Amino acid sequence: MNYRMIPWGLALLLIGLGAALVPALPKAKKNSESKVQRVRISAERFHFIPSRIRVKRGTLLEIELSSQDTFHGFRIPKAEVDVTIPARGQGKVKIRFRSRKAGSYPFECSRPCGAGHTMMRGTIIVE
Ligand SMILES: [Cu+2]
Repeated sequence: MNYRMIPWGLALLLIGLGAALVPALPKAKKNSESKVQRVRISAERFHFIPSRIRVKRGTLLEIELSSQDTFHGFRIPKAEVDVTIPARGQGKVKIRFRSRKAGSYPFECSRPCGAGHTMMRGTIIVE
């Protein structure tokens, strides 16, 4: 073997070793636990848009809430979430929700906002 071939042979050997080792390295966790789903919900008399949200179980749901008119509330009774959504032009509020159990999690307006207040509802569906 020509001595000039040695470094190339060594390099190829190292590349080969590297390629062989890569699949053995632990892979980053890629399950839903590390995922975030961001949703914007707009509140106005007397509904939430959207009012139905689907999320995979374990995924962190980040909901940004804003109002198109007056103050509203956002409550998820099963998850002990209850916040006030500021009136239009007065800011937004963010909540985080995560469930490891599939099922439906109803939410509702928790701040009396007028005649249709009790109809102001929606559901988070955890699949
Ligand atoms: Cu209300």
